[in-house]
Amino acid sequence: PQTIYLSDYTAFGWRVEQVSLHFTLAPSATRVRSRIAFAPNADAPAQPFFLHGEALTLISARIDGQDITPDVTAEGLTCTVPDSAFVFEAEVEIDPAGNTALEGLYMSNGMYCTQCEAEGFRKITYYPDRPDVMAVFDVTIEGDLPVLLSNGNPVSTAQGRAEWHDPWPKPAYLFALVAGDLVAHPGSFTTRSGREVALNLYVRPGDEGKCAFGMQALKDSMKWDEDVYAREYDLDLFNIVAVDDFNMGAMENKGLNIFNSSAVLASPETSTDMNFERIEAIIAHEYFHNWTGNRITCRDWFQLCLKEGLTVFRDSQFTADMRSAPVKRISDVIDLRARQFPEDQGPLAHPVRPDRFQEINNFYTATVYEKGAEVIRMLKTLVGDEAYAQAVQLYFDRHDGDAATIEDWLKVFEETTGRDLAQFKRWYTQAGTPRVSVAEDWADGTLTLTFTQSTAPSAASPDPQPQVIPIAVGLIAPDGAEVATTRVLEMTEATQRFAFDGLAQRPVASILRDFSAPVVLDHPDADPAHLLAHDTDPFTRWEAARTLARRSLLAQIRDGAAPDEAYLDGIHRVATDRSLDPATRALMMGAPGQSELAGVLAEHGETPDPMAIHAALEDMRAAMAARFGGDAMMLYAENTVTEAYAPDAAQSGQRALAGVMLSLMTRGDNGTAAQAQFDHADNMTQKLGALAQLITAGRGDAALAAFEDRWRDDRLVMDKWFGLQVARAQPDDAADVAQRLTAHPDFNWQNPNRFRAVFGTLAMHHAGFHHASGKGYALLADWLIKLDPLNPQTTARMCSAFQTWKRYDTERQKLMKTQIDRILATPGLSRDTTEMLTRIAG
Ligand code: HT7
Ligand code: ZN
Repeated sequence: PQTIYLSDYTAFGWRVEQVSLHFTLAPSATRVRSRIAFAPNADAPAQPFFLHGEALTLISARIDGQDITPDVTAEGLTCTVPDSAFVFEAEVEIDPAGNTALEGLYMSNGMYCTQCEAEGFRKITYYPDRPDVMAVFDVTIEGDLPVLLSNGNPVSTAQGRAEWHDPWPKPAYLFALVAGDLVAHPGSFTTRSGREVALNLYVRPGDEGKCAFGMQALKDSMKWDEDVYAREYDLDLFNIVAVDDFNMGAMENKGLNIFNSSAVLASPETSTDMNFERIEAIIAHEYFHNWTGNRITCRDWFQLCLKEGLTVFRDSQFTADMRSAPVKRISDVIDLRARQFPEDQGPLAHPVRPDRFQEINNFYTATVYEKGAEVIRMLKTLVGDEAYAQAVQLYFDRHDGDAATIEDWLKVFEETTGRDLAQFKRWYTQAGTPRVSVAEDWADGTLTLTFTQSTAPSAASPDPQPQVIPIAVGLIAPDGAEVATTRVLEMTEATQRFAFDGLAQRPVASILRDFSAPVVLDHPDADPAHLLAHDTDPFTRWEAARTLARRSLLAQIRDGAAPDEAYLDGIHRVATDRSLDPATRALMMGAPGQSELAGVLAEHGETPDPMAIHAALEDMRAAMAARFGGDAMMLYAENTVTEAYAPDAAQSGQRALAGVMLSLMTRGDNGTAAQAQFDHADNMTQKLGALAQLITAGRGDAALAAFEDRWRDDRLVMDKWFGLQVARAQPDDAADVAQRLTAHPDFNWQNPNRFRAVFGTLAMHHAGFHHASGKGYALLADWLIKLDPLNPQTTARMCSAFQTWKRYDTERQKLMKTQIDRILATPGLSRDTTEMLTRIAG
């Protein structure tokens, strides 16, 4: 496959002044007529006239009304064009019903819908399908369906025909069309300048009862973007559509967001607290793209982090404001370590702004999204809140209507602050997670911290250079008082010293407060027990608990040690400390995951044994249950919500803590309390939590059957039923459970949500996936081989399960490599999957 390089960027030779599209819908033979007005682009080098087009049957083409016969290949068409402005017209036929890749125009449960990012528009018609070509679109849809939607504002709607006009120039990846038998959950929003915006959430009949939360989240997002970023909505209508078959979470098409139904539909009976929070965040994310992505888009796909990193950062600020800032920060760090660190430290490592790719769909990664957001957070920390706000407003003013670059983004910060951001830019261009070691020196009332940074070389960045690292530090005295409030140290050298003087006693250093940089901190002189008891920064206090847990678990794994009593005492104190909110206490009680522990061992040059890791965590939980004794039941009762269910931060925090207590109680009561909770819960959070405990206690069969009976017609709830059985299986059984579930009549493997519920969960079941027999690897490979010809995008994403293969013992490495090679040897394997596995194989 061909590699595309950032350094090869050239502008398209023509501007598109206007596009008219006419769709005549039919499941297997949709006709698309296009009329595109082109004018020469004086800023571009001379080039042949080439339009992207894939899987299209060309019926006819014309230039300025004259029939032409272009050169057509599998990638697009080329033809001779006039030197001045001209109109290109074409008619093509496409097959939405046969489109299983869910890219372009496809069908889901009888409904037509589109997914054009990144390069799906070329499967709809011939077009310069690149983000720097922005145009005004007019769309006519003819089809025998009650709801016919596209971007922008409606021009006319009649039975079987609708016309749409989108006044805002946009790249083709933001085009959308939806047609189906849908019902609208309506709403409205008045912008701060008085524009009345009609809002609709379109769903399949039967899902009307799951719309209210999403609608409120949309209104909250619209208001927040006005209040915090001074961004207003710019059309008379904002539509969201829920679709069951979707490759990712949601898509920010202009004025017509399309959502995976799992990312928008919610009700207390069918959705967990985590579902509600995720839905609120995704609705906000897609809405915020209206400015960071749509009004200002990306010049090319290498700049993906320009819109995604910034929009993730904005949605994290929103969630922090709507809920709890510390809880959001800690949750984000847990997620970053689980998904981005392994990527950055393995064969898939790439910079936040990659400089090459074969298949752009493979670069919608945790590095581009989540590390991209961390980079913006650091920039804000370094320049301060006020300068950040000024720079961002300058970015909006200067680049509205542009297809911009990371250079444009950094320039507004340089101009606003007078700073030189050349070194900071390495965060965008260098792969890898910096490791920051800190050594302490205490003399004459001065604490000197010596920091050393290093980043492991990778294929993407063979010679990494020192980065600018903001390190937030505070100092805690031996009596627990904070003697130095947070100070942000700006590290720029490979090794650098910072002194804190005038101290009466040697303090305990609290380093990397609020996780001020996405690095791995190595601080051998740390005193986590003291920080767990006294730190004022919620993140470093949580991190102290995590450090103690990690130390105990590593000692258990390496030396067969017993779980650390000091850790158990500390965590018991925190859990019973009513001055802390329940959500924070629940987070504090979480131990590092099995995969994270495997990563830590691998970093130290040790070979992780998945079964030993699993056993250590089991021992830790048993010891914790013993340490809590009757306090678990007391805390469970104390945190049982008696008011009507609400998915807010306060109630979900209580349910989270009660859930942790239930898991401890289950070890002592064999599932009695869990059964009672399962029988009486009126919400999915508690039902599912109880069901999980019952499975663990080995008495889940009846509850699983009752659950299936109750929810067999609800697709999203059944995804949970499928996933939970794999997640809670014993290591020896996980692959067998997954395999058994594939024989269930409701295992529709072509639906990405269902496929992920079984196989995404298996890949995350560390001890089950890495079972010594290799059956987890083989089963996943079988199904990836089966899915690839139908849906390369979802297949390729799931190949990342193999990205850590080199961490493990030679036998497991051999087993995994065999499966990687077997998939790679599959005739006709997609470009997506080939690229992923070739990179993983190294
Ligand atoms: N910008 C979108 C990314 C995306 C996508 C979404 C759904 C299906 C396929 C997709 N390919 C790329 C989603 C977002 O980041 O908001
Ligand atoms: Zn996004």
